[in-house]
Amino acid sequence: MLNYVTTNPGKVREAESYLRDGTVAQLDFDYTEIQAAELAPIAARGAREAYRAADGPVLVDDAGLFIEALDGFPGPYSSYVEDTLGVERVWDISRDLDDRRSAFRCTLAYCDGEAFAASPDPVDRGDRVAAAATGPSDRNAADTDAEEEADADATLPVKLFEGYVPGRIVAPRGDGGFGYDPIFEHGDETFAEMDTERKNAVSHRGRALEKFAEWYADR
Ligand code: ITT
Repeated sequence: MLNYVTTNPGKVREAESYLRDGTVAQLDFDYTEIQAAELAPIAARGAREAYRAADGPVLVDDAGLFIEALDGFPGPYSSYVEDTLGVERVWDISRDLDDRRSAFRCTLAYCDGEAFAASPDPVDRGDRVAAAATGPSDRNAADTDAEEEADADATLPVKLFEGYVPGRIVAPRGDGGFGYDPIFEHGDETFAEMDTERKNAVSHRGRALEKFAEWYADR
């Protein structure tokens, strides 16, 4: 059984629907989200912290909405922006943009404490991600115990799987999905107008899960 690490039941629903029944179980663990311009270092560090907490294999799911004309805002800060501004106000900010192209990205970070065999897959880049996640060596002492521990095992191997889906920001439509789904249109529908299976077939998370499932089958 694999721990799918998230506080978000919407993500778990999609992962359970995509992967075989019983492959994953939610681990409701709020890992430390470091500030970073990309999702990968956040997810990699979260996976190391969660692995220690779970004492077993973990898959961390970090995702975000990137609006092109806003230089990728809210990106890695999507969760904070949803909690503070809310999805309706992200639409308000976007409605007058000439270009409302945007994308969802999802990074899955897997850690089971073991090393991975060499692979041509460019997403296996533990060292670079570890360096980015650990930050400059002369920074202040770690603020929390969790940070200290995360620094201590920054070499713990993590395998990353990334998914991306293009779309555009629109006025809210639909009552399915979660988060920014009502304002994200792909094709003719918003993600909130699709059921879980349809969203998974095209979404950032579905694409990342597809890569993960293929790799995990051999593990
Ligand atoms: P965890 O960190 O505990 O997994 P979270 O919801 O905070 O839960 P993220 O930081 O990855 O997860 O999510 C960033 C934001 O993007 C958050 O507001 C989500 O609701 C939203 N989000 C993530 N995936 C999404 C999706 O598939 N559709 C719509 N919104 C999504």
